[in-house]
Amino acid sequence: MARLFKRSDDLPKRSLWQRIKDIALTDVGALVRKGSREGSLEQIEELLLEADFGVATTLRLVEDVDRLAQRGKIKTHDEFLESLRSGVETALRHGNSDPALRAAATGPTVILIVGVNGAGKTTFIGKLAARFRDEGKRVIVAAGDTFRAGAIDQLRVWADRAGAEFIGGKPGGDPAAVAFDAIDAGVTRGVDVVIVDTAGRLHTSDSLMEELKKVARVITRRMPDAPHETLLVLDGTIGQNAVAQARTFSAAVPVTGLVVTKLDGTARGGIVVAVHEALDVPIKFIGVGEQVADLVPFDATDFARELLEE
Ligand SMILES: Nc1nc2c(ncn2[C@@H]2O[C@H](COP(=O)(O)OP(=O)(O)O)[C@@H](O)[C@H]2O)c(=O)[nH]1
Ligand SMILES: [Mg+2]
Repeated sequence: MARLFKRSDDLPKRSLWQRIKDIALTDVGALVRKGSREGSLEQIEELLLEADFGVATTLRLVEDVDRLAQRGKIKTHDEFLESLRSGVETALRHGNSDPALRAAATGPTVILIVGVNGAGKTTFIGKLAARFRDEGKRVIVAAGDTFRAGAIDQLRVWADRAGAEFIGGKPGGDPAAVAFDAIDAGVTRGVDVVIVDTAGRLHTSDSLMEELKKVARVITRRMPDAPHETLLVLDGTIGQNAVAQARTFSAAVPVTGLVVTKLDGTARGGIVVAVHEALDVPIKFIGVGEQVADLVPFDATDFARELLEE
């Protein structure tokens, strides 16, 4: 994950840890001393909020630091850094946190991809299809975003590049019909994985959610244990809006995993922790660029380390 958090947008160029460390630069003892303790904790809180951890997670992380400092467990910068990393990792491993993709017992594994326009769904599908192809799997991708002009061809290009088979309908056609055809083809052709793209915007959010429910229903009609995964793709640069989106989508369809994209372009990786905690759903992948190789299977330890890099 070497490319994570290397560029920053609206935040200073220095890493999150460098900025946190400044608060107790010469003297970690400031974290426990009367007079300086509250100010220091407040500053840490501000930096964590800026990094998109959200209020609940931020307060807990700061409480942890406070408690450990009071007990004399944080005396050096290394101990300070390790305590923060371990707090982040613990949050990411809490509850539903298995990053592995579930596979079908028999027949193709069906993966439904949802998320708003521009989140990175189609790009993610291209990268994921390429990963499965590298593992020697046979893959169908289905162009269920029939709403947006160009979306069908965009997916076709990714499919060709990955060596995946492609099922697409007509622009403006019924996305549920495309999904059904793709599962049908997947079963009869005996492929390993079917990945279904969907639209991200209709004239109202309600109609989008109704359409997604219908797509999911039609998939299940063709294959009762499918979809095996419903992955919500979230743009990692949009701040707490990602949490709101996550709630809206998971109210419509049972989201089984999260993909957070564009983490190459932001210093605000705390959003990954915030969305995991808000939904109690595992992070499965993170996107770190626009190229096929820029997809990282999620690992809580690596992520906490990268997020709080020295
Ligand atoms: N920097 C960066 N750009 C990304 C990433 N994932 C997607 N994008 C870009 O985001 C834009 C929207 O992606 P797209 O897959 O079309 O989103 P969709 O509307 O959800 O299907 C495109 O320009 C992608 O190249 C990522 O991880 N990092
Ligand atoms: Mg798309």
